[in-house]
Amino acid sequence: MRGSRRLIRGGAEWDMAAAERCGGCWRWIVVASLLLVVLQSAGAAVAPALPVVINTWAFRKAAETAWGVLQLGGSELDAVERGCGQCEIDQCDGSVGYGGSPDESGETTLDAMIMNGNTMEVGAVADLRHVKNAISVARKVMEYTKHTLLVGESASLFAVRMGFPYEDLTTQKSLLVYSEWLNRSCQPNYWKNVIPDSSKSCGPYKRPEKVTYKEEQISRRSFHNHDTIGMIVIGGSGTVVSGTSTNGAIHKIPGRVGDSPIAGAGSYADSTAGGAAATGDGDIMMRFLPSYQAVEYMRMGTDPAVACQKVISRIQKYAPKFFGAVICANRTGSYGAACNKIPGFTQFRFMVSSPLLSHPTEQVVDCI
Ligand code: SD4
Repeated sequence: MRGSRRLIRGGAEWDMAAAERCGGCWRWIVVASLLLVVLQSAGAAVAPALPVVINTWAFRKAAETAWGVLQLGGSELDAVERGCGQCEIDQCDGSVGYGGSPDESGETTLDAMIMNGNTMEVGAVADLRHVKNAISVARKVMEYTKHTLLVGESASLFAVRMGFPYEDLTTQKSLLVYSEWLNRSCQPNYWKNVIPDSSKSCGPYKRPEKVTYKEEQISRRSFHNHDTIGMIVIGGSGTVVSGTSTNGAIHKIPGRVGDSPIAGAGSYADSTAGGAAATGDGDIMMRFLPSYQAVEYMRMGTDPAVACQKVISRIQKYAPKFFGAVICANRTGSYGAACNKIPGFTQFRFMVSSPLLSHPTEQVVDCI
């Protein structure tokens, strides 16, 4: 192994030659690495170091892009915009950017936000149509308007004014996904208590004459059909910026907006406390403002991994089968993540870039 490097799960990479020169040191290195792995899979936060970039899922290119921006002296805002923007270009998992998650009429629409934790300014777009660069448009909302959130075709017109191209977001793949869904009698969909029976046939749906509203346990969507990018960047001087970008829930009802563009739900940043970002079933998660709540826990001194776990547990009480995960980082650079354990989703992967790691590294947390 002389002169080689060995990667240990959890991101610790060691120069084995240096370890050999140090005599018995390698034993301690191995013990420390194993401890790091154990702590991380138990969801514990690891030692702080700045700057740090954390993003949801194993979106490595997005992490590398954001980290690269910081390394070249770019701002935290630039890092979040370019990092999430990378996923929009790459159409990460088909869940970010154009050509994914067609809605009930076959159209792809985008939600995104960016938040500056120094000024508490937010720019966001929701139900953005015909414009690919959702997080960049969100940043323009923050920088060129006094508003926080623009939606729908009006957000598209704003984007065009800001110089973004107006183009079709549909692809051959999204058309195929859409036609297969039509062939499955529009299953699954997001309607309830309507006629015709939405669990058996396509719409158009309407309210029944006789009201048969059933109270439902909010656990209907336990399948994993989407992976938003959420990113937290904390610069060397402690500036916290967060952002998200997604094409939302597949087969959504047109006009549906998820949690991702909502400050405090999709992400939240406060340079006096930390940052958090969420991914998963936004229709449920946005009701609990998990990103805001996690940042507030961290403000009170709660360890970031525990802060993430606490917000997941809070949602679990009402929606035990919800699909979702949260990443958290406090202002000193400690970080952690948590997810809700459901069949088929027992671990959550996220990316971390920090001076303690030689390159952006995938990390894993066991769901609770
Ligand atoms: C939404 N939260 O629109 C987003 C989707 C997502 O992982 O995060 N997927 O509900």
